[in-house]
Amino acid sequence: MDTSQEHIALENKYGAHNYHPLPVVLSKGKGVFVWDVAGKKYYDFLAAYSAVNQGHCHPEITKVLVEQAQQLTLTSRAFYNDKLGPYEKFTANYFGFDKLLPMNTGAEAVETAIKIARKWGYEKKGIPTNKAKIIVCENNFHGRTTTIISFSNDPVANKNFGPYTPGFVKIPYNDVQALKAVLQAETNTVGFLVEPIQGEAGIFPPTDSYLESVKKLCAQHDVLFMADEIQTGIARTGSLLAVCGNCTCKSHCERQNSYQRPDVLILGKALSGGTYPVSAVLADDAVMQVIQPGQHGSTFGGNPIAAVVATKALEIVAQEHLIQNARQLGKLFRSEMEAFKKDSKTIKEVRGRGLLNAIEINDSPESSTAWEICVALMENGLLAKPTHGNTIRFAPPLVITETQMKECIELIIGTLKSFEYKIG
Ligand code: IF1
Repeated sequence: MDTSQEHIALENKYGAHNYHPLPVVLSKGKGVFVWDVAGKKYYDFLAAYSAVNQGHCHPEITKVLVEQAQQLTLTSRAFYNDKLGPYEKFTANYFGFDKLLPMNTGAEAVETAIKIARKWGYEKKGIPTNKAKIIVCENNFHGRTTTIISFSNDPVANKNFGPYTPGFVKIPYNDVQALKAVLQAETNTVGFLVEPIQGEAGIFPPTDSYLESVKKLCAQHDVLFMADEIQTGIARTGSLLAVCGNCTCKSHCERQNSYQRPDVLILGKALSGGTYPVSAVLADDAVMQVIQPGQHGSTFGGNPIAAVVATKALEIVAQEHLIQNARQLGKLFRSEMEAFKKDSKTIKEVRGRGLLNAIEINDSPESSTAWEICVALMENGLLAKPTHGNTIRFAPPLVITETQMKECIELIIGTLKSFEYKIG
C-alpha cells in the first residue's frame, strides 16, 4: 500500500464520511502549487474554495502567524488584546464601513449577519416580535449550520436535518421583479441576503444591472442589503468585492457608480489567505450598534493571530495587485475556453468573473463525466472539483502568473480533448 492509500484508508475508517474528496493526499503547498505525499506537484485550481487567494503558505502571512503564535494566541474577548483594535480599524477602512464584528468561519459570519439584521429590524424598524423575515435566493449556499441549511433548497444539504428555522422567504436569484413583489408583500422584511455571484450553484454571475436594482429596492423598502462575499470577495472576481462591479481600485471609492455598497458585508475564506479561520461582518454604526455586550460573541473571534494574519492577507491583495491579476487572467481563461468550445463538443458553457470560473460539461447533470474529467486533470497535474450538475469550477490562487495560466489552459484543453470521443 502506498502512503496515499494509507492516508485515504485512515480517513475512511476513523473520519466521518461527510466528504467525497478526489483521491489525492496533499502534504505541501507553495503559491499556486501543492504536492502530494509522493512528491507529485499539482496546480491548485480550487484554492480551498477560494480561501487561498494569496497563494499557499505566503511567506509574509506565515511570518506574522508564527511571530504572533510565539507572543500571544488567545485572550478571549473577556480582555482586550493589542492586535484586535488595529485590525478592526484597518479592515473597516479597507472596505469602507464604520465597524467590524470578528468571527471565525463563514457560516458563523452569516449567522451573525442574520442576528444583526433581525435585531435591527425589531429595534430600529419596529417589526413585531418574532415576525422578522429575511429574503434569500433559490440555490443559495451560505454554510452548514442549522439555521443556514433551513433556507437551502439543496436536499443534500438539508434533508433530515429539520425542524428548520423559520423566518426566511425564498425567491429566484437574479430576478428583480421577484424581489420587488416580495418586498411589497412582506412588510416585516428586515434583510435580503444574497451571494453577488452564486458559487455552489455553479458560478452564476447575475445580469449587469441586478445588484444595482437590488440595492435600490432594499433602500426604498428600508431593508438591509446583505452581501455574502465569503467566496466572491477579496479580489477573487477581479474587483475587491463582487459588488464593486467594474471597479478595480485597491479599495472602495463611492465615486464608482458600479459599486453597490451593501449595508451588511460578510467576509471569510480569503480574509486570512486560507491560513487560519477568520471571518467578519462589516456594517455602519446605525446597524452594528444594535449588538451590545453579551448578545453575541465567540471564544476565538478576534483573537490576535487572526487579527495579524487577516491584516497581512489584505495588505498582500493590494501589494501584489491581485485584483488586476484576477481580472486579466480571468479574461484570458474565459476567452481561451470559449475559443476551444467552438471546436469541441465537450463544453456547453463557460461562465465566471475574474478567477472564479466554471465550465459546464456537455453531458447530462446526472452523469459522472465532470468527476471523471477532474480525475484525469489530477493525473495530468491540475486539481479542480466538480460542483452542481456537470460543472467544473476553476479558481486558482490569484497569484498565478500569465505563463502559468497559459500552461494550465493547455493542460485543461488537452484533458478535455481526451474526452471528446465520449461526449456529444
Ligand atoms: C463545504 C461550495 C465553495 C460560501 C458562501 C458561506 C460559506 C461558504 C458563499 C460558509 C462556503 C464552501 C464550504 C465548503 C464548500 C464550499 C463551497 F462548493 F459549497 F460552494 F466555496 F464553493 N457563504 N463555501 O461559499 O463558509 O463556514 O465553510 O467557512 O464543504 O461546505 P464556511
